[in-house]
Amino acid sequence: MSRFLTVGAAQLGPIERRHSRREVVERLRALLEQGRRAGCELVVFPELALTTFFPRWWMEDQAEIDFFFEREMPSADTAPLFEDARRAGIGFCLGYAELTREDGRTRRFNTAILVERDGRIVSRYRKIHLPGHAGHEPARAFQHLEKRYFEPGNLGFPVVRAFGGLIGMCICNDRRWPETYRVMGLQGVEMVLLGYNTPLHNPPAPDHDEHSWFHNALSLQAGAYQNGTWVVGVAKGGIEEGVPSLADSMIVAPSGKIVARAPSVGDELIAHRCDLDAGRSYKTTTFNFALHRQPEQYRLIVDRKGAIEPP
Ligand code: CDT
Repeated sequence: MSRFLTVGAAQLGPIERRHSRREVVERLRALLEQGRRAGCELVVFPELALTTFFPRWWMEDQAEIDFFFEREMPSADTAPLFEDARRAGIGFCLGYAELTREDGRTRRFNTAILVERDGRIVSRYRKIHLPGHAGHEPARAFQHLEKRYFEPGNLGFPVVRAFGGLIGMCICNDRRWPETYRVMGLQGVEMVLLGYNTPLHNPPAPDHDEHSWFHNALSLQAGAYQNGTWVVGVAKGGIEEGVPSLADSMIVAPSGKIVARAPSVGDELIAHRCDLDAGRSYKTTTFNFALHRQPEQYRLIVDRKGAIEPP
């Protein structure tokens, strides 16, 4: 018996700093409603979907920084989204900045949660690959201060049984790293959900700019194929606070083929009915890990962090 999951990638256009949480949540609710009409059982929102991408700014006042963080989830502002979703029997994946107390101290993570159709939070992922820099670099047209505002995630890459399948999450820059997908692949993942905010200009490497679309698709398609999994990539795109950002949200099949792709750079939902068994033929032949992997030969991957060239 085949297992199908209709998933929606709920792309967002820009969120400006002046936009309130309430206004943003109204946009998320409108996209959820589009998902309901499209028959979605799961709707995926982008990274940091409740605010503008604040790591572009250097800030020193902790209260100003913490304005962008959520202390509870659901909160008063996000509760209507949870309520709509529960009533419609739709689950969702939501990225936001998480402020929490753990180990006796305040901690801040770039987080995504997976909410089941009954409203329960069934998985949490905290972004592991934090790009950018921690120090003030005012010469840049805009900064990328994720290393200043967040700690690296401490939950690994969990894969959970939900929505009738095996679901994992990662966030934005994680998608460029093969380790991300393989750690989930080794848990049998069938669908990876990921949101992103990707500026179309990378100040330290402007020669990459023209390849932004290609590098996005390349990473998602390779991750999908090499692990026999669906990958749902969802952007916050368009020109946000003057910074042009990649849109091009897409749903990629375990074959590596793109089966749905957002044509706009604004709020838009694309959907696909995904056969969760479509990865099986990859997982049992070319990428039968138990048969073909040689982990003893891969020790450097965990023993060494940076490249060291041979003498
Ligand atoms: N949000 C995020 O992780 N963005 C990064 C930008 C990298 S350039 C510093 C990305 O990989 O898309």
